[in-house]
Amino acid sequence: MNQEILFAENNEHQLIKHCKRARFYFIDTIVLFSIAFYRKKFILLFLISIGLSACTKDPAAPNPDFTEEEYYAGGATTVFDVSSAAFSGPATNLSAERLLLHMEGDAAFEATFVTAPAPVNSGLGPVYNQSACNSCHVLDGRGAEPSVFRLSKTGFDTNGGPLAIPGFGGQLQNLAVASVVAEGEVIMQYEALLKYFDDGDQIVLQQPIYSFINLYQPLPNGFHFSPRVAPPVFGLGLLEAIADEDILKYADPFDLDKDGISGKPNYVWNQETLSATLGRFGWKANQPSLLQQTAAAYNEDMGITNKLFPEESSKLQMQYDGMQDDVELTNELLNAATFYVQTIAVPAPRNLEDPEVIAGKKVFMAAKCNSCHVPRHQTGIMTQPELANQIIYPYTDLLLHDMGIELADNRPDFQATGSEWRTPPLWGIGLTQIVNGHQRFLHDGRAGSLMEAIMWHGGEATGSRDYVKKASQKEREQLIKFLEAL
Ligand code: HEC
Ligand code: HEC
Ligand SMILES: [Ca+2]
Ligand SMILES: [Ca+2]
Ligand SMILES: [Ca+2]
Repeated sequence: MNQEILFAENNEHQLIKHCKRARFYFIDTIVLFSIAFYRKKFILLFLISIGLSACTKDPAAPNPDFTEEEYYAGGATTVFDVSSAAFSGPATNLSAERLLLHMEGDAAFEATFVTAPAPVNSGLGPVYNQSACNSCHVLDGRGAEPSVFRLSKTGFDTNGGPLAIPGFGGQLQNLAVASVVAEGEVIMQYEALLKYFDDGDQIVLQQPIYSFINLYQPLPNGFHFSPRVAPPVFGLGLLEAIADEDILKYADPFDLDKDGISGKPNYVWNQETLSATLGRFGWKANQPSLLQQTAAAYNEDMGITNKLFPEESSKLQMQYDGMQDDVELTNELLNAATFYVQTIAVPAPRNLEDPEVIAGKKVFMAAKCNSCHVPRHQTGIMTQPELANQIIYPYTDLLLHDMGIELADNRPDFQATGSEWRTPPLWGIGLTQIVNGHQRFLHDGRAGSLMEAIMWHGGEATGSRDYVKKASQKEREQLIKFLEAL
């Protein structure tokens, strides 16, 4: 109350709005608290205190360097949380009823599947990588090293996708249920690569080297593989709600404007429409929707058949039991898990008043990082009402870019070539250490810090990387401070 008067006197209109929204949020957490006390007691108590401090610790003046919008990276879903639960908050604009749906999805995401027959969560395997979604997406965040290795041989399948390898399919499953043999394992080593900034400072990059071991049968000569880290799963419903046209307006596949950046859409097979549609999810934008991404994860990562992917990944292999049984996953669970990954809140950026962060934003823009990590989008598509018409700050264009030979996996994925990757969102990236206890970045986790991630950029991003190489140590630190604030 006092604050509101104070702000009103100072005529800081913007700030009052900011404070009011924080107070709405505070009220939301009370609702949450009463519903979910038994599950998330600790987290919710914490959120309430954050909700309060988001209001009381507002910047002292409107911030000329960041708009009010930018304080709410996930629009009305934004959560003010800097704890290890920062990636796990439900969208703050869910009604009490919809929040219950989200909680059901949360339970599905954490459910551990077991070998059939079993009364619940049955059907694991016969081959699989993990038995629960959150074993890879720990605390809804990212893995430190690859948890999935995609496989293929040269060529395309009838849907334009990667060509499966007989005996292995499209992914290596390193585990199997009792009395079934797993497909094999991968071990990883790093080779140090010394690089220099223009001022002579050094940075050591780690080049991963993979070996396939314990294969149940040999992989064919010249097979392709792609190591993939589990990405964070918050805010994805908002990315899904951006209209195709709004993504395509950044596409410039032939670089007609000659700025060296040629964002390219991936068109991938859509199991629902039975046609190729715009890809958005996965490191190469090889999945068109969160429903299909979720259904594919159940099928490939866990061996759980479902309505979109009714055949075991091991069909035609010796691991397959040959039974033509019903799908293992109920549509309720598939929909619940999908709703969950659609409606996880985006954590708000932090320290936007810090002069170093403000200076870092300028370095980010001057280095043209924003030509791929496009800061702002507006959602349109009505997937879920909470996600429509939100202004968001994900820092991605969701398009493919050639990132150069050093990052290449040399494995095409629909329209993505072996050196193309989808620009990953940068929102929340500064909370990785707090949530997941590590700072490993890029598709295979090879970067041991944000600066290493930048220094791996090549291809279309060479100009941006070289800008950072030429920058002073101070400017480099400011850039990192900015990324850490996101
Ligand atoms: C074995 C580890 C593993 C398991 C288990 C797993 N995931 Fe993933 N998940 C990944 C990896 C790796 C990727 C990146 C895939 C790619 O690039 O193709 C991913 C990607 C995703 C994405 C897209 C993220 C983005 O930013 O594009 C979503 C959503 C997702 N998983 C949800 C789920 C759900 C839901 C489950 C459970 C049904 C699940 N995952 C189980 C490893 C896993
Ligand atoms: C040409 C497009 C492009 C430009 C320009 C670009 N990036 Fe990226 N960025 C990407 C892509 C694509 C990846 C993922 C590459 C991979 O995983 O192999 C990425 C990954 C990252 C990551 C790691 C993200 C994660 O989730 O692991 C960070 C951090 C990052 N970029 C920051 C920057 C900064 C800072 C700049 C400017 C100096 C910049 N990028 C310029 C396309 C770009
Ligand atoms: Ca199964
Ligand atoms: Ca397989
Ligand atoms: Ca261009």
